[in-house]
Amino acid sequence: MQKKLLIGAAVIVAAGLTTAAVVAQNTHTMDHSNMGMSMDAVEGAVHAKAVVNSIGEGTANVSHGPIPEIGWPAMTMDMAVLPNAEMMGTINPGDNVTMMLIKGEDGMYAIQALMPE
Ligand SMILES: [Cu+2]
Repeated sequence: MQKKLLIGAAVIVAAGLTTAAVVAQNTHTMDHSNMGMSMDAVEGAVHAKAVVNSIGEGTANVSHGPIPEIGWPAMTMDMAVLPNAEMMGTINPGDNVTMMLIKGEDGMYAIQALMPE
C-alpha cells in the first residue's frame, strides 16, 4: 500500500508535468493500469477538520468533525498515520488541522496529510 501511494504521488506529479510532452509525442508508454489505480486512490481521498489530541509514530488521536462523504459522525478516535504522510508544518497536540484521509487496501481510512489551520 505504501509503495502504491508513493508511486501514485509520483505518477500524478509526472502526469501534471509531462502531459503536454506526452501528447506532443503521441506515445503510449505510460502504465495506464498503475495510473488508474493511483487516481482511484486520490479520488477517494476525503478531507475533514480535526483537533489533534496526540500524535506519535504512525498514529494520531484526533477529534474530527462530521465526514459526510464516508458517513462518519464527529468523533474522537485513533487514526493510522501513513508512513509517507505529509505534515504541512509542525503539528502539535491541540492544533486545529485539516486532515486528508485515504482508504487503504484494508478498507480503513488513514491520514495521508495534516495541514495546520
Ligand atoms: Cu472517526
